[in-house]
Amino acid sequence: MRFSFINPSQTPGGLEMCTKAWPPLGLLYCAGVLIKEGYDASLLDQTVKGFTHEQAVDWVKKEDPDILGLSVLHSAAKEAPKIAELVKKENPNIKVVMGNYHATFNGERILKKYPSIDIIVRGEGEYGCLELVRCLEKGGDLREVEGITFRNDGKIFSTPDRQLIQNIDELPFPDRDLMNAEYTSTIFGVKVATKKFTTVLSSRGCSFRCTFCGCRKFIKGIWRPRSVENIMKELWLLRSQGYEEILFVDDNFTLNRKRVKQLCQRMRKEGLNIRWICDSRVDNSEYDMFRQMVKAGCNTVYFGIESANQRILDYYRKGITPQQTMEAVRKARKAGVDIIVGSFIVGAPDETRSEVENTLRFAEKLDIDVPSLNILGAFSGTEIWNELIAKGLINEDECWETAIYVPTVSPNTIPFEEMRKMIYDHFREFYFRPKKMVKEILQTLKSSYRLGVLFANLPRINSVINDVKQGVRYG
Ligand code: B12
Repeated sequence: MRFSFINPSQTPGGLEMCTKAWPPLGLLYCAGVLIKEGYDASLLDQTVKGFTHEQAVDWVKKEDPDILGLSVLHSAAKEAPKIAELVKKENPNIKVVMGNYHATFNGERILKKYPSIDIIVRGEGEYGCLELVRCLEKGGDLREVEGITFRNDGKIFSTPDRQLIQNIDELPFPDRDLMNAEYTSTIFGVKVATKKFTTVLSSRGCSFRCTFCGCRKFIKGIWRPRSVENIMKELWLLRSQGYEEILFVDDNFTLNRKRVKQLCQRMRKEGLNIRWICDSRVDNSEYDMFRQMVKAGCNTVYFGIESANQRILDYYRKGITPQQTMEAVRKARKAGVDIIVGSFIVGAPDETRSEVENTLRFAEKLDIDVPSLNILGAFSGTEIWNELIAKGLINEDECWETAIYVPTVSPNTIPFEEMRKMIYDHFREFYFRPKKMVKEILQTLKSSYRLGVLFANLPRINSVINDVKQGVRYG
């Protein structure tokens, strides 16, 4: 049996369009297990290829698979069914399967609304896809496949959840050549990866319970690390394929500081010589860990800072304090982290103007290089989504296929457009402060990485400055 996968494009105009295009590792992992078990698998990243739906359907026709798998985040919730309908018109016998966050959280709704979708594989898809293929191949009973939702005699049927993969080391490494596409990493349109780039997943899940994040419900709050040995094997494979820059897409890369330090020591001892980016919680910051990360090639750290207000941090159940944020940034800077990105969220249901102002000023006060200023969005699978439904602020039947900006439905906070303007003003202020500009220029002159980024972006410097001036957010 042949299994083809598509990473559909996003619906324009959704939550701050994310122009970043990183490889859909999830699909690569699913395909990897199928190929290891002797099945044919092919992949199309519609966003990166810039394919229309019609071109995507032509690609499917050429691949002629028995099963088409669509990877659906909420931003592609309306696009994926369009592809499915077009494909079914061409070949009614093809089985169309959906997976990823949006499909997992809305399986029954999707099957009720879209006859062109046959099966939902919920949660982690590697073994769901494999068992599904084996079942369909022998004309078996789908009720024996765990973790799927499907139609049976006109009724919608869901089998019990599949157990999470216990030992991630057993999974074949994602074969990125299957994508046949170049990826890069950008921050506000600035190309920050100037060499051959890809993403790596060194652990799955997160044990924290932030109310704006869908990860907890999807991965049941269990953090499962890969072994340092296994990660190093993949990194050396990537080196041998010419990759020189990677981004760890883990939800919580530094959860186990000891593991991070062991990984860094191996990278240095073996002379891996790769540049990398990762996330970190501020309450998990340690000077020595950051120092070892820098020595092992880490040039950028993303901190989920969220807010300067303890009341709002507690509402998000983030489990951190502004003091911890200041400490983490200070330690990372002292350790020599080149680019410190701080991600902030304003727009909690009853967040006051002074609380929003407080967070935006906090972003300016912190010794960070890039403020990612976001307005709170809610989508299915998060606790904030459930809260808005419970409060009658949103009607799930109307908006389950879209995400919403919380200030657009919550009466007790600053109107959305006004909040967006406040963000743009602070964003511009952040960069156009003489002291900040001098500091950024001096730091750039000291850093070969930054100079590399500067020269790589010189050709497009005008459009970047224009965008910053207009306060356009690339997201
Ligand atoms: C890397 C990443 C990105 C990358 C790449 C996305 C991609 N397609 O892989 C980029 C930067 C493009 C991105 C963008 C966005 N992202 Co993002 N992203 C992530 C992140 C950090 C890691 C994804 C990853 O590689 N996971 C590891 C792999 C192994 O897991 P996976 O992708 O979930 O895939 C597994 C299953 O989902 C399933 N599966 C996946 N696809 C399919 C398809 C089929 C057919 C089957 C059967 C199974 C299946 O099997 C896979 C293997 O187990 C996740 C957080 C997370 N933990 O997942 C957020 C996350 C997925 N992103 C999120 C969001 C909100 C966005 C944006 C909308 C942000 C924005 N405001 O613009 C945009 C949307 C872009 C889009 N394409 O639609 C949310 C999704 C919430 C939701 N309900 O949709 C997440 C969960 C973050 C969060 N914690 O809430 N993102």
